Amino acid sequence: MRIDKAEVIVTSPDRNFVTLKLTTDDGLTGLGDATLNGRELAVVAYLKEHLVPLLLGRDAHRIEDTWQFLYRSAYWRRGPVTMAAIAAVDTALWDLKGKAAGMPVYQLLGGASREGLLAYGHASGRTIKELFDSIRAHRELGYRAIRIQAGVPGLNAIYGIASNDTFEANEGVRYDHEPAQRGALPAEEDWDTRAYLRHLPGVFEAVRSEFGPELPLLHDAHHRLTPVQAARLGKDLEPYDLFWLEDVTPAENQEALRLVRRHTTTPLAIGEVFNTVWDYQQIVREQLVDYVRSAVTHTGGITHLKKILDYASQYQIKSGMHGPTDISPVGMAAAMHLGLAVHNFGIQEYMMHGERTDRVFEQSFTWTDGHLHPGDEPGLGVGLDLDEAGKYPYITAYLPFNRLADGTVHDW
Ligand code: GCO
Ligand code: MG
Repeated sequence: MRIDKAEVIVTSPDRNFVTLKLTTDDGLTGLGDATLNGRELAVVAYLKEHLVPLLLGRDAHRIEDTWQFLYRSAYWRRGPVTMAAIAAVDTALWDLKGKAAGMPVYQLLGGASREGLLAYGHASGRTIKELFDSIRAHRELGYRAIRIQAGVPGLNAIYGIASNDTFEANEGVRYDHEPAQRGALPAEEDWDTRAYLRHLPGVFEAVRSEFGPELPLLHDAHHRLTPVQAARLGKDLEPYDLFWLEDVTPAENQEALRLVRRHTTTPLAIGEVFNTVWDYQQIVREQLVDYVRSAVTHTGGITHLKKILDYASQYQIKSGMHGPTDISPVGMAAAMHLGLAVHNFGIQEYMMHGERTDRVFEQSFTWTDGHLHPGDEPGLGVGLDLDEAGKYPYITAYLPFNRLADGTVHDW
């Protein structure tokens, strides 16, 4: 099974997606997700200019060898662009191997460890009323675990709040709370940590008294706090029994979490912007978090994320794979196969894609009673309709950034 053709497809049905498609000499095709939100074309160039020429003629069965070859032969290691490109190759090779074997990828990873994957969605509102409506709407969609993001009085725009008034967003996009504003420049948002820290515990108090103690609730602080601010937030949220508090501090400084951990028993999750096991070394060894957030798409693929999860499992740390809409259906399918197979699965983030995206990517996963299952098609179970994809060319889109009241740029 030799790689005959490697194509990079960029399509923007509801947002930009980058997909690698490998075709073998025996006519099988494999897909890999290489979407890096806001920096998509850097990965396209990395793939087209530097990896595609290396792939042609290679034995598609040699997944580990290909991973090591692409990682080590570059000399320049790690980094989101490199690791997203390697992830796409790795994922496409797993897809091919599954098709060649006539088995879903999770079978090749050791088989199912559970019946389905508990998934959480994103409820949000500028006001408590909007937030409650959003929580109810998510429960109607079947979610059994819900992330809560709330507006903060005095702040105009804030991470995680739907830009649309209604749950059914515009133009057939079911919902997209990610403000991936499309434009020539990144949108500017405002931020005030003290106002946020004062406001958030009251939001959780209101949600718990309305929806009761059972519903698993999550929250994302999106890298905005110092360790001592994060410690205080964790403590203040303890009465509301969070499933996790995510990305409290900027992820680069692993040590920062020591201080947070010393002060709170609120479970912590981190790592959606990490891209290798080395970003987790200290955090895992010192048990500074409870969940690792890496996605297959941004962490070198199924092969490398499996190694991270196996390392984490020695410390009772579980998976919480990143699954916003900027992970394509191919990346989501890879996450589902891996999550179904590993023992230390925790929860899967799942923001539903829009209808246009669902037409471009034919998918075989199921969503039953708040649980995902990748299905039993050979490989990943995802197809790409090139005619549909061709209708939606790339659109420039940046993630927003923050400024404080005095104009200082702050973590977004
Ligand atoms: C999450 C993440 C996303 C990121 C997005 C950036 O927890 O889902 O924080 O919302 O902001 O993936 O592209
Ligand atoms: Mg996050």
